[in-house]
Amino acid sequence: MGCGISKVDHLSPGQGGKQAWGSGSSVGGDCPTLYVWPGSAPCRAVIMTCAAAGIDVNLLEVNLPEGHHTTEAFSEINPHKTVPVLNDKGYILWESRAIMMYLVSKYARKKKLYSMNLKERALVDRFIHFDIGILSKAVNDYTTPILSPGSPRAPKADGNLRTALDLLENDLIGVQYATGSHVTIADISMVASLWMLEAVNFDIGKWRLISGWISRMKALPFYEE
Ligand SMILES: N[C@@H](CCC(=O)N[C@@H](CS)C(=O)NCC(=O)O)C(=O)O
Repeated sequence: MGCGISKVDHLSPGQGGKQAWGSGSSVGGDCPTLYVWPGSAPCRAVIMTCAAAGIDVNLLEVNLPEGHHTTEAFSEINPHKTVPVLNDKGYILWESRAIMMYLVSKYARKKKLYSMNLKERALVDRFIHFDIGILSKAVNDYTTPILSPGSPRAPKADGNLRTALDLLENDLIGVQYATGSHVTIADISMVASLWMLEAVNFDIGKWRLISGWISRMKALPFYEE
């Protein structure tokens, strides 16, 4: 498609409402557009997936601190008012993991990141569901009150995070990556979730296999610091 991962622009809501946000067709040519915010873990996961799979996308920044995701124009694209959002020639999709599955299935030349083989794919799905339901939730419950002082502290946030990390540590016994010897979108999704722990200086060193796996992920060319 010839776009690479290129940042199109910062569009603010005042720049033309629904059309400016790219509804109806992708912004910036034939490539799908991703609405993202750089400080967002799920956005990082989708961007890393595109880089890993060699998928060309245009990135469009939605400024969360300035509330651009809460505008009427953006709500018309994603009524949940969250990023990331994909616009693939008018086909709109939100939820980062659904976007990763869609993009790899549709555009990646090699499907190793999200195998077409039913049993291999189900193992990836298992980790993706673990991530959305347990791991990323535990990380968010732990980090949110620290990063946004004043927000309520979830009960058992500390214990739930340690339990989630214990589960992942156990899953990583004897493997290089979550489902075996090669990276999948499950690794990308989970490592992006855990990235938030760095922001609060949580010491993950006790979980030795997770620490090693994070180091391996960080050494990959598509990893986003
Ligand atoms: N489960 C969603 C989470 C999306 C999400 O909550 N994104 C945050 C940024 S990390 C957001 O848009 N927050 C804006 C808000 O909730 O007001 C996904 O994986 O895409």
